Amino acid sequence: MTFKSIITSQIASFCLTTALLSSYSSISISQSIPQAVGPVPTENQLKWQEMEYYAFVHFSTNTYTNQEWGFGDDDPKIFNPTQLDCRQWARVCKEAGMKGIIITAKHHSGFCLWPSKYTEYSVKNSPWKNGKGDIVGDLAKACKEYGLKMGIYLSPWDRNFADYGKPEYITYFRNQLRELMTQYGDIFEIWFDGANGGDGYYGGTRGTRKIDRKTYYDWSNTYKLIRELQPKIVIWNDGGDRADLRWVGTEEGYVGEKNWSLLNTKGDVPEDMLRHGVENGEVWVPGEVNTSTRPGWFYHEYEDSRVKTLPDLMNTYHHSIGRNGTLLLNFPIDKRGLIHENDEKAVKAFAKAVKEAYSVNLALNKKASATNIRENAPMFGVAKALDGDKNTYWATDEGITNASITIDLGKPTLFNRFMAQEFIRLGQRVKSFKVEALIDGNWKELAQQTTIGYKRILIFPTVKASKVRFTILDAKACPLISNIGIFNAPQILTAPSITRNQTGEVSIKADDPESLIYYTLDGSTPSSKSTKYAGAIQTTGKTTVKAIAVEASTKKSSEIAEEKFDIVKKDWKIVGIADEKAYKVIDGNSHTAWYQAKTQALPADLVIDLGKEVTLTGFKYLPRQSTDGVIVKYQFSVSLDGNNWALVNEGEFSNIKNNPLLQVKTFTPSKAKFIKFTALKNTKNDNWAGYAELDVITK
Ligand code: FUL
Repeated sequence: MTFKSIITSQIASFCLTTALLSSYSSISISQSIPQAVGPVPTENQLKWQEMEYYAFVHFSTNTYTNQEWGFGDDDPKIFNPTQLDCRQWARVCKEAGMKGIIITAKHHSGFCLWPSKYTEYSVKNSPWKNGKGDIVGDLAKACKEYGLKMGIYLSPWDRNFADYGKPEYITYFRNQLRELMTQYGDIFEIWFDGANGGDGYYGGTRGTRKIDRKTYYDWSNTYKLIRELQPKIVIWNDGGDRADLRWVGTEEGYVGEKNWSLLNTKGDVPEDMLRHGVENGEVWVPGEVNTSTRPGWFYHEYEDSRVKTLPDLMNTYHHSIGRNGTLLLNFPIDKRGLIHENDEKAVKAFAKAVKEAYSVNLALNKKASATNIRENAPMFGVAKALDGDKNTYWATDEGITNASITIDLGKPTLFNRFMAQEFIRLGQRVKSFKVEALIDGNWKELAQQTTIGYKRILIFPTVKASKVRFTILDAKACPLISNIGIFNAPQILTAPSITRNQTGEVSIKADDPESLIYYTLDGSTPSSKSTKYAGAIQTTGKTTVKAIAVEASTKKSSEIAEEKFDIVKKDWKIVGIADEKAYKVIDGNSHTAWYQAKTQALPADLVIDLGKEVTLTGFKYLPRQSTDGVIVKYQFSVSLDGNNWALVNEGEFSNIKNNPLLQVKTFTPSKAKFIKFTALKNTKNDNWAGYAELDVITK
């Protein structure tokens, strides 16, 4: 139902009521329909908020130089995707449940993905399609085909343009905006990044340009131009004049639990305001959570193994869409010009998990009662919050800001998620609320929280209850609740992680805290009949641990996790290094790392006393999952006395730069009490040797 039709139906129903009940004939329609409270969203902001989930794609010359920020001097000839296919991007996004795609038409390097007539620094001087291509145009067509909306990222900072910093650049910037706003159909969102000014190529001068980010771009006139050309657009701007949408102050993928869609009209917006909005703000500026599927925004082969996992993505969902934000999830387009298989797989699994969690609303059309209903009118009745229609709502009488709804689930029912939505067309109102469940005749509080906004999702351990009570504790005015959802999300059953510390204690962790874990230590296949994990397991020697995560209620289980551990490192000593942190190299925790001091020029030795004589057949090296200190050329030596060394293996870790995974090297059996791992060269060719873990393989 559209807003117009709601109003019409509300008016119609009131006409009827007033006609029938003469004693109420003095009630005017305007008194009954709640008045807006505080700022309200524009139609464009509302449409945008309803999209909930959409994609970013980062693609530029950076993709070919392994950079995050191009300097503006890379030759356009390096931009040569071999299989560029915007239809593949659109297909993946559609299948992932996204509603649109925002493309980096121009990133800070200034390189343009469309053949702008105002610069030579674009696809037209690249070998791709012999300079005849237009990626923005291709994406516009693909989005149309797949029913997606398209948005544009146009970096205000341009490290290539000679006149950046002068008024001439503003003309150039607006000319480019005009091209983008007129040649590609409807644009739902424009993104102006906050990185502005600094060093760059600038037409060959290679200087530093400083601008006043508040005044240089004359945003008010730029906004005017955009709105004239694209009346349905929303503007995202980090740092300039107040726009339609706000950054949430982090690229990690979350907004504050308390999240008002309001800011003040003027003044700086410190991180706390970005994260939480401003309760009594004067203007509607909702938060958009932007994050990438990988650590970087642009593609780097070495991040192929670092795509966000399903639990990571589910957390991101709950911390963005579940907290009154939208989710803008980035795909770094790879060198071929495609969304990489790993990212595709990840977002599809994510979409499936979201669907499994939220497709059955246990509260839908259930019987319910409320402590207060606005004028006792059915059109504001409790059923309106349970009808699955976000355009109708339960409302209380004027001035009633504390009220509850009790939903009767009919029978004891398992659930672990609660969702609420406010009818935000009339403002964001709720300041605090709580959710309780009737379990075995007693009310138990499941959660107490602050804001709701467009959508709020609460997560709690699974309970079995027959009734749920949702109480608004405080609000700016009578609350208007358009939707309530109760869900029983299945557990995320991913293979548990198995680690062993230096003393030989094995820990197993499931991604879902509610999962049960079963394991074996003899190499046999684990099942729910195997030993149940109840805390760290002490092991003494070579051990193979296999484990599964199991959902108790359904008995569904995860894939099997397996770790093979060699001898226990309890008696290992790092020789000749005073820094206690060096023990991170043998702590069994891949998330902790240690670096040799930078003053220690390569080659750098790491000597370990194994505490007893063993026969070695190999070793393992895990670099820290970053680009620093990744050893590529090495030697591995053994000794029985710590003085006389025998070199047993040397060489390089192939592809470690692109894929910094665990490296395993084997050699002919050699007796050793001491080992020496010598870093000869790292991937950056500087003097830094880093280690997340070092381990041995014994006979
Ligand atoms: C940042 C930019 O500097 C990054 O390169 C990226 O485009 C991200 C979305 O915004 O601030």
